[in-house]
Amino acid sequence: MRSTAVLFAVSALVSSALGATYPKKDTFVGQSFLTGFSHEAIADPTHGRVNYVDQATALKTNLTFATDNTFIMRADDFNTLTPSGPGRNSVRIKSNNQYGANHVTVFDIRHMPQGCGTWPAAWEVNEATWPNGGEVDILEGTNDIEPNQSTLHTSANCAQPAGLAMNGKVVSNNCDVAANGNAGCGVQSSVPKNYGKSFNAAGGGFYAMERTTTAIKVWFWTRNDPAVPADVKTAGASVNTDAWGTPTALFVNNQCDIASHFSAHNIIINLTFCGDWAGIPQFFNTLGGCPGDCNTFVNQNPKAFSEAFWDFAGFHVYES
Ligand SMILES: *[C@@H]1O[C@H](CO)[C@@H](O)[C@H](O)[C@H]1NC(C)=O
Ligand SMILES: *[C@@H]1O[C@H](CO)[C@@H](O)[C@H](O)[C@H]1NC(C)=O
Ligand SMILES: CC(=O)N[C@H]1CO[C@H](CO)[C@@H](O)[C@@H]1O
Repeated sequence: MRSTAVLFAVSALVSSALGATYPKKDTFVGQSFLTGFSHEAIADPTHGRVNYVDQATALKTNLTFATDNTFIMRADDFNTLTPSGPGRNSVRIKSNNQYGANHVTVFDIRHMPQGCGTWPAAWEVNEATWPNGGEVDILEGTNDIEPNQSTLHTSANCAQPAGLAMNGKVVSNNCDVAANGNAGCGVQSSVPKNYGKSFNAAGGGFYAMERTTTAIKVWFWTRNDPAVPADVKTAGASVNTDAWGTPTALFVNNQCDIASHFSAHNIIINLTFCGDWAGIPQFFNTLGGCPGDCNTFVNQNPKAFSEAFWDFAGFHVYES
C-alpha cells in the first residue's frame, strides 16, 4: 500500500514537471515570419475562389507587409476579377520548422480576416502524411459566423469521451476523417469575442495550443482579459500551462492514442474565399447573411475585402 502511494506521488510529480513547463524554441515576430515561414503559391485544396501568390509577389503588391513588430497578410482589395480568370489574390504561409509530441504554440493576433466569403484558418498539420499525422485546427471559420470551434482530424480509431473538464461544448466526438464527412471531433468555444468582427473590435487576443502524448488543449483569451497569463502576454522565455486554468477545448488519449495519431506538424495560416465551406449557401447566405452567389461576390466587390487581413503580433513556440 505504502510503496504504491509513494510511487504514485513520484510519478505525478514527474509528469507535471515534464508536461507543464516548456522552454521557448522559436519566436516569429515581424520580419522573422519572412524567413521562418514559406509562402505557398498552391492551388487551394478546398476549391476556393483564391489565387495564392508567392512571397516576392506578396511583398511587391503589399499583400504581405512586415516591420520589426508587425506581420500583415491580406487579400487583394483592389482588383475586380473576371469570372473565367484566377481567383482573388491572397496569402498562405507554412512554418519551415515542424513541432512534435510535446509543444505549445501561442498565437498573439491583433486582427483576423473578416467579411463575406472569407475562410481563414490557423492550424497545425503534416500535409505530406495527412490524415495519418493528424490535424489540429485551432482557429477557423467562415463569413464572420462565430463557430469559434477547435477540431481534430485523424486516421481511424480516435474518438473523444463525454464529460471532460473544459469550458467549451462538444459538438462531435469522432475524430476519424472517414466518419461523418470529415467533420472531425470539435469543441465550440463559449469564450466571447473569439472570432471575426467581435474578435477584431476587441483588438484580437491570444490563442494557445498544447500538445502532449496524453492531451491536446486549446485556450483563448481576448486582448484585455485580466486573466491572460503573464507568460502568454509577455511571450516569456518559458510557459507553464498548469497555471492557465481550464482550457476552452480538451482532447484526451483514452479513446485515441495521441502519440500514434499525431506526427510532427507545421503551422499553417491560410485565407481562402468561398469553396467547400464558405461558399455553401447555408453558410454564405443563411448563416452569414451575405448576398447572392459567393464567387460572384468575390469577383465583383474588391472593397468588401478591406478587412480581410491577418495582423500578427507574434507566434511563440515552446517545446520540451
Ligand atoms: C502596405 O501595408 C501597410 C499595412 O497595412 C501600410 O501601412 C502601408 O502603407 C502599405 N504600403 C503601401 C505602399 O501601400
Ligand atoms: C487550408 O488548407 C487546408 C488544406 O491544405 C484545408 O484543409 C483547410 O480547410 C484550408 N483552410 C483554408 C481556410 O483555406
Ligand atoms: C462568444 C461567441 O462567439 N460564441 C458563439 C460560439 O458559437 C456559437 C454557435 O455558433 C454561438 O451561438 C456563440 O454565440
